[in-house]
Amino acid sequence: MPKSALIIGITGQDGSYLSELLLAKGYTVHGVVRRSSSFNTARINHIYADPHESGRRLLLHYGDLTDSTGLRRVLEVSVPDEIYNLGAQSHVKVSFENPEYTADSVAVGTLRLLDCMRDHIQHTGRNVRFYQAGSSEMFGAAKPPQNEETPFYPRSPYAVSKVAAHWYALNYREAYNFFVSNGILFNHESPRRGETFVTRKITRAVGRIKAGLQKKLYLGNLDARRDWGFAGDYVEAMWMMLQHDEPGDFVVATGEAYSVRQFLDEAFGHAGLDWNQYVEIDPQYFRPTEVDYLLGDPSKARKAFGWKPRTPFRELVRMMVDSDVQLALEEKYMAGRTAAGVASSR
Ligand code: NAP
Ligand code: G4F
Repeated sequence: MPKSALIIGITGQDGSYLSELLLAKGYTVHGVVRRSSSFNTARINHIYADPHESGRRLLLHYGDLTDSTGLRRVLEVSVPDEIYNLGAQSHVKVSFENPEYTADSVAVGTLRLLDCMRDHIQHTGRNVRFYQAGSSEMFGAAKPPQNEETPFYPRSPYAVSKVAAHWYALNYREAYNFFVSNGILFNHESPRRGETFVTRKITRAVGRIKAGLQKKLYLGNLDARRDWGFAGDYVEAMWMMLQHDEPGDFVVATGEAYSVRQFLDEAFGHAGLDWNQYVEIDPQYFRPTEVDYLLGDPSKARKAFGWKPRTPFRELVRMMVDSDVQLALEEKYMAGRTAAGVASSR
């Protein structure tokens, strides 16, 4: 029987890559989409099928991690074999500004979803597997390299909420013997990365500067080091975790770390630009408590189910720059057409 999966956070970066992966494997994919006054499905438009078409395998449902009644209903109609909880207010800096909402969606939201699953399993007797999107931010100030044995030391409301979600997930595994796995994923990026995360902010600026649409790029701490991988590789690890014999907690990382400064070198360099001429420091992007150095050790995932990253740092940066250079050219072309339209209508 083809499997069915439910993805919370399907409209995000990871949700879009995971949907592609699961559809390619023959799954029926159900996704939870938040109601918004404007379209928020740009990342999954290419796989979207009209509800009037028969035989479609991607089905979307309105829902929100802050609304357990709705989550319960989605679970009842989707009847999933696997649940992927990727939904989150996922921006660390924003979590200092909206800590309560971050805790509600990330920590309590995970608890709501786990508890809906508990009732669903107990009422139906079905086997359902659950993936929790944990984060290397949970390690925070812990000394690198970090692995599954490293104690958490969260440094933001987002990270504290992810730690709570991690422990809720683990508790449901132990208390009810459910198949619940925590992925502890280090930063992963792509051309679909949200525009306010540092990598995409940089590559987008490179494209726009090249196209003459932007003059400066304002950033915060350039010394922070991150273990950056490609999101397309990381969603495979999520799926592999749920196919594994045993549930568990697994670090997913490349095992290499670079500073924001090194990312700037690589990204601007690839476009033939010197970032020192464009980048200025704006303290508004500093965090009240920073995470200085994340470097993951993914040995456990490699040994358990053979996962390893396929995309090296330089290739990732170049992929993102190339995509954003193209997007900026399209933006410039569209701006030119709009200006010409305004002029001809006068
Ligand atoms: P993302 O692009 O920010 O996507 C987050 C998704 O969650 C979006 O679909 C968003 O919907 C949805 N969402 C936000 N608030 C929600 C709510 N209250 N109820 C239901 N859905 C909600 O994040 P991502 O990079 O794909 O990351 C996926 C997950 O992995 C997140 O939980 C993130 O915290 C975690 N994570 C990410 C990384 C990383 O480096 N990317 C590393 C470790 C862990 P809208 O589209 O409507 O905003
Ligand atoms: O790109 P970032 O905002 O990612 P951050 O804080 O590491 O969080 C991301 O990765 C986590 C996994 O470790 C996820 F759980 C989380 O959901 C998110 O996807 O910032 C990276 C670094 C930070 O040290 C930050 O201070 O870049 C530094 N930075 C410097 N200037 C900046 C900027 N970050 C942002 N967003 N914007 C800047 O202008």
